[in-house]
Amino acid sequence: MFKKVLIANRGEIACRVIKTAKAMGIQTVAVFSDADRDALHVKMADESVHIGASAAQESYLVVDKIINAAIKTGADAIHPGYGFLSENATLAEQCVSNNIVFIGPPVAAIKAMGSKSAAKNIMSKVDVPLVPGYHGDNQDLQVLKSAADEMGYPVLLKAVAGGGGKGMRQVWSADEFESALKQAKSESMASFADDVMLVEKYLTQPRHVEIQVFCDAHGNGVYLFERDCSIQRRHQKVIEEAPAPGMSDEQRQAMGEAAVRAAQAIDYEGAGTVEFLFDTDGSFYFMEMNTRLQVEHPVTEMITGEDLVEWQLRVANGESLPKTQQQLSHTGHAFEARIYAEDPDNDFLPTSGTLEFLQNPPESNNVRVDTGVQQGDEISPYYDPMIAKLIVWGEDRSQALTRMQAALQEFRIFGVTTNIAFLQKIFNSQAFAQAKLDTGFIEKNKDEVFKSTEINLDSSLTMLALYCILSRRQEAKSDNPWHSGNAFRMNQPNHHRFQFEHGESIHHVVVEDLDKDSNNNFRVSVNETTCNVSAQLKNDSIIAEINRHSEKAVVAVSNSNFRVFTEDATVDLNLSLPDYGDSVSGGAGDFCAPMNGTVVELLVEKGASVSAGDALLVLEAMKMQNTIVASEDGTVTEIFFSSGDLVSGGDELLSFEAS
Ligand code: MV4
Repeated sequence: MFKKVLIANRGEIACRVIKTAKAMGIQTVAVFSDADRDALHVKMADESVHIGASAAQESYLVVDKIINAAIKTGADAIHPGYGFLSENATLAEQCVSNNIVFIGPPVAAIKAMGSKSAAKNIMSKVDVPLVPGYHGDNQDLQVLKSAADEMGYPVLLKAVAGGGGKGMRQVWSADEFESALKQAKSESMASFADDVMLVEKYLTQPRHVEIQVFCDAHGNGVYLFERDCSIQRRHQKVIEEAPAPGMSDEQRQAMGEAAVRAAQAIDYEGAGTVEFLFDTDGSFYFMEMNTRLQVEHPVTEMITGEDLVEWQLRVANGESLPKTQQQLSHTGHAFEARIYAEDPDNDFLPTSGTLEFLQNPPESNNVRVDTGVQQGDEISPYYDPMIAKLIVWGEDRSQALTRMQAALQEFRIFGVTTNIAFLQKIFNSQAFAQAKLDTGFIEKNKDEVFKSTEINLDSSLTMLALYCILSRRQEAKSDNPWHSGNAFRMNQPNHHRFQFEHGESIHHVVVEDLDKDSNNNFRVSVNETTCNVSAQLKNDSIIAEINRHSEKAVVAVSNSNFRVFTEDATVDLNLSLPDYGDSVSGGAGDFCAPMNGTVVELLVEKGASVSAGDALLVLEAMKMQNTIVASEDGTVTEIFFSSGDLVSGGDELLSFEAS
């Protein structure tokens, strides 16, 4: 077996490959760009090599840098992961010429599958079904139109040089064919500098079902069953599952054997995926073959119990396939959700920033998180903004779905906008539960999957106010004069006052301690609503009983910005006025600093007329900010300090005349 493998990738797939290599006792080499100097995959590897600037074109996509890193560290083999150079024939060729094992298919196989039309010609020779259509070189209008008339409308015009959904045009009737063809050719020439078109029968509700295949260098080939990847947005997979709902054993065997024939037709070796369009009548048609390990391979691992990276390492090292077809089986059901730093409310534009707060769901035999980031990491704008893949398994689809819904609720991220709420709406939708899958799922269910989540704002405000009070008390754990009870409240009840912003709206919360000993019972007024609440803090969670309804929330903090993760939704709140009811507040002549501190902010000017509860200034002491408020209407007659001044305990801060 290899002694040392270099992983020519980053992020979650690099971490994932390193995990298996380590388990097999193989030394690992990570490569990293400027932006990834402190990345998780670098920390996990046994050694690492800096390969260049952050831009992928200057680092992860430079074949020579990868090869030189492998030579420099004495790596026996290179694992390319997915994306980047994973299907780049030049890297595979450079490995061969430098006597480094490329953990992937032979160069010829990569090249054979690189051209979609060449791939289709190969498939037709080994009885792999293609969508009925015309793929010829003769591009005369009459030839193409007769083909379309013969197969029947609707048909799909596809640019041979296109791919990934680009260069496709539907034609719904004969009389629009000529104008559609002219338009499609013109667009194809503009986009791909090539206007060769093919015509196919248009499948109006296809599913994307793909087969995991594996071949070794000894002529053996197996399929590890299928994955349904129909939940896509703009040709990007969002959710994958295995097995494909509703697929019969006979269909599975027919599709699997066709996929193995496709692989063996090009003398394939290693992990590969054969993608099919799966029609409503059970027919399936070859789309393309990917000569790499796919992002979604974990769902296959969860239902077969096989480690596909281990298979890759063994097969690349010349071993036979670890299992025969008869020894392979699948159990239960698995889903994968791709957690992304992107904003579904802003056309899914990638978001970057710092993962201020990152809490993964607890992992188990049924819940797996493949990730390349940790709390505090930056989501870089240089690369695909994937945060993690959440993979769950259940004995059947329903149990797996319930587990995915629960795990997503426990995936808590603050600091970047994510697609988690969007994923939850898909998994919670009726159409998904009923497995009404096809490649148009998101469009067909857009009203449900894009609707804004109902939030209970009052409940979130209550939970956050209680969190602020209890977490500060927990922090203080001392006879801190700000919290010693009534010393500075002149026999007033323990009132805490907060002002929060939610978007553009301002919300006032007043919390009254009802019994100072247990510290657990409060009367909370949010805007105009008042209720009695008992609450306690457990780690980062606040557990409360509000009107005899139990609530739990996790709070993430970044400066004065908070994200409240409740069981139903996630609410972002900004604390515009810290707790100004739980600190010094007195009538005239009472505005003395209770202890040494710093004037952080003056909120009023000399001569200001103020009302009871108005905040006057903010003091910082013992790393806590406290706001001095007027407890009655009156006028600030003099201010004795400026912002930034140090004050000593007992200093008079300002003079006040009650009206
Ligand atoms: C099709 C099709 C319907 N009928 N071909 C999209 C990109 C490429 N993978 C092939 N694609 C399609 N080809 C025929 N004859 C529908 C699609 C398609 C699609 C396929 C798989 C996954 C997602 C898709 C999204 C839109 C359209």
